[in-house]
Amino acid sequence: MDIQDLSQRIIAGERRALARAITLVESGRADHRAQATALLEAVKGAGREALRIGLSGTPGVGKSTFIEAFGLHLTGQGMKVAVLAVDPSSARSGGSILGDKTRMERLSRDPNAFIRPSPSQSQLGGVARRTREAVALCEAAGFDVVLIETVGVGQSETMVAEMSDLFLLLLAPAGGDELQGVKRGIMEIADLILVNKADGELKPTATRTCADYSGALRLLRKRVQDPEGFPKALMVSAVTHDGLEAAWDEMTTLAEWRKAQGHWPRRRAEQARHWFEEDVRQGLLAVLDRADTRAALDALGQQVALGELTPSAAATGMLSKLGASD
Ligand SMILES: Nc1nc2c(ncn2[C@@H]2O[C@H](COP(=O)(O)OP(=O)(O)O)[C@@H](O)[C@H]2O)c(=O)[nH]1
Ligand SMILES: [Mg+2]
Repeated sequence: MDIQDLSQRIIAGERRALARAITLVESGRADHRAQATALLEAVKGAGREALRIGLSGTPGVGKSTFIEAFGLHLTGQGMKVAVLAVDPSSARSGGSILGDKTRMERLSRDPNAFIRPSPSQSQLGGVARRTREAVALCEAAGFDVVLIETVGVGQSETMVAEMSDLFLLLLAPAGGDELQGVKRGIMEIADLILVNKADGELKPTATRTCADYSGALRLLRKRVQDPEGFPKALMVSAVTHDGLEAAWDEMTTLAEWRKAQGHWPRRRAEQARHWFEEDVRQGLLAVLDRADTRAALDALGQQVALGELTPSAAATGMLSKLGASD
């Protein structure tokens, strides 16, 4: 594969080149990995930056419908929008992608949009790297906005927030009891809470839900990197499109404020360091799975089981074998 050629075609905005490059970064093969690393280095020179928006919400809350409406709203204003999905469970619930395709039909046909479903990979560490690299490729390809969608499974929200400039939480109108169900952690990482389905019969419930969450957000400590009034809760309807323009206004206000205050580059630098360390951690974990490491672990493990070695003595021995003892 000609990496220089591929990188030039990505920078020229060729969708097929972008799709191919994402397939390359998704591959687990060692030779592909080396090519992917070279490719990411090559496209970095383009120096392009997109607004990265993370979006989370439980299944059924309307993420796909929202992305279709919101994405079209942005492409309608002349922007190029990429959508990446992170679903660590997609290996099991493979059917959801089909549903998403039909819900994002118009957006997937829009020449200014690029939609990439989640790969069937179950390891969150692998998904994180793949998504992060796909984001970088989309930025190099000249997309103005990259939406990273995730279902709220396990640590996937925190992971997506760590690669986003803005993080949105989509919620459905619900009674007061369900409000308690949203974990404090996710409230703390959300920049905007969007109460979706604020239309028809659900409007009054949505209004109450939105007020409840606004109240809950006010109780959180104000963040230094945010202007007055953030984080916020707003009502939207992915079906009627009410509130989409207002939501976009809030996003740009927040993004511009953070840029003007210098929080933006600082946050990106922190994220880059985080992912560097995370890659090292993942690399060390991969060493533990290697056949030779497994064999050594088994041999020492047996000695521990037989009482010939204490667990700590065996661990010390193992770590020195790995060159990781202090
Ligand atoms: N009334 C109403 N229904 C919606 C809205 N957004 C999504 N839905 C419906 O909610 C269901 C789940 O939507 P979907 O986008 O697949 O949710 P996802 O699982 O979060 O991707 C579908 O039947 C949608 O038609 C909305 O704004 N208003
Ligand atoms: Mg969906």
